[in-house]
Amino acid sequence: MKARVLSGVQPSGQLHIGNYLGALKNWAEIQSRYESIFCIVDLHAITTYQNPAELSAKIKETAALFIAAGIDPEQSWIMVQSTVPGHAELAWLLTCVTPLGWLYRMTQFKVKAAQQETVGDGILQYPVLMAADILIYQASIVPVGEDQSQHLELTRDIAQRFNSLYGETFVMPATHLPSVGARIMGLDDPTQKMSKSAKGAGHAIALLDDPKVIQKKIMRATTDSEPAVDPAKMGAGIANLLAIAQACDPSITKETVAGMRYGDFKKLVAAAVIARLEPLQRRYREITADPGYLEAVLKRGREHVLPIAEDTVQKTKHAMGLHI
Ligand code: ATP
Ligand code: LTN
Repeated sequence: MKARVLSGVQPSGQLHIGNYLGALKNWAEIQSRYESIFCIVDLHAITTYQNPAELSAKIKETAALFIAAGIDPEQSWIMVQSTVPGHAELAWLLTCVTPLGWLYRMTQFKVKAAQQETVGDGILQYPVLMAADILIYQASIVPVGEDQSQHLELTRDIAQRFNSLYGETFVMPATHLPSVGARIMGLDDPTQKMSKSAKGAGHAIALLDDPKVIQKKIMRATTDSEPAVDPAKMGAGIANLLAIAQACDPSITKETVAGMRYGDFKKLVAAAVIARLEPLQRRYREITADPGYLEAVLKRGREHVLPIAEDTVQKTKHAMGLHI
């Protein structure tokens, strides 16, 4: 039997090149070796307010982007988190074995809580629901960007604690980071992670941005004031652009860009990104031209994962004595 892979993306905001290089591209590369489940985590998205009509459109857009980025629905399962009730049910069972201190320590919680006037409980519970997403499928591999490493550690801690309290129930999942592109930074501020929820027109390259827009954003990206690329002392902005270019086109390396003037270097980066996204955007347009196709893919994914999820929930409840 193939080992199982599970990962997810929130259908909030516009998916960007960080999501692609940190997650989707890696998923597409490893999918044939595993039984892969890719989840649109809409229950995570609503931990911050989402406009209902926009959210429902974003769920479909995200599914289409998974496929456009190379997830093959004939090979992998694509599903929407809220359509499988076991995720929320298991999250509650796991909540009951999770010490509050573990949740308060999460970096993402601290950052998101600081951005809001009223901090919803969902922001705190977020990583427990994520643990449920993973443990419900007994996934052994979770391909994510570096920002999720801490949540993965917490998932293992929760699984371990549950297993030691109630007996072996969950498989221990391993984190799988991409070799390049695990942490793409904002173009406007290379000290901040590129993020869907960050505001600012020049912050992120959206996967569906027009080539002209991509070019403009990269040409305006924040760099230091050196005249040319020096591989021995690259500032954060230049290092970030190089990571983006390398992940899009592996023939671009420190050596090939050494000595290039920043303007020329940025043109090279823009060309690599545009060339990488062009087939993805074309495929996205084809997929969205046929809404019936997407619905069928999501239905098939749900039907495949539902019994697996149900089985784990039953096993977990049984282990805790929740049966008569
Ligand atoms: P938000 O800002 O709304 O929290 P996000 O941009 O962080 O969203 P998610 O849906 O939370 O996006 O993340 C989906 C996947 O993309 C995760 O595997 C995450 O690690 C990865 N990812 C997100 N941002 C980056 C980034 N800047 N670089 C590399 N990977 C990233
Ligand atoms: N928290 C993740 C999204 C996510 C996820 C998951 C990733 C929710 N459930 C399960 C991997 C496995 C994020 O990227 N912000």
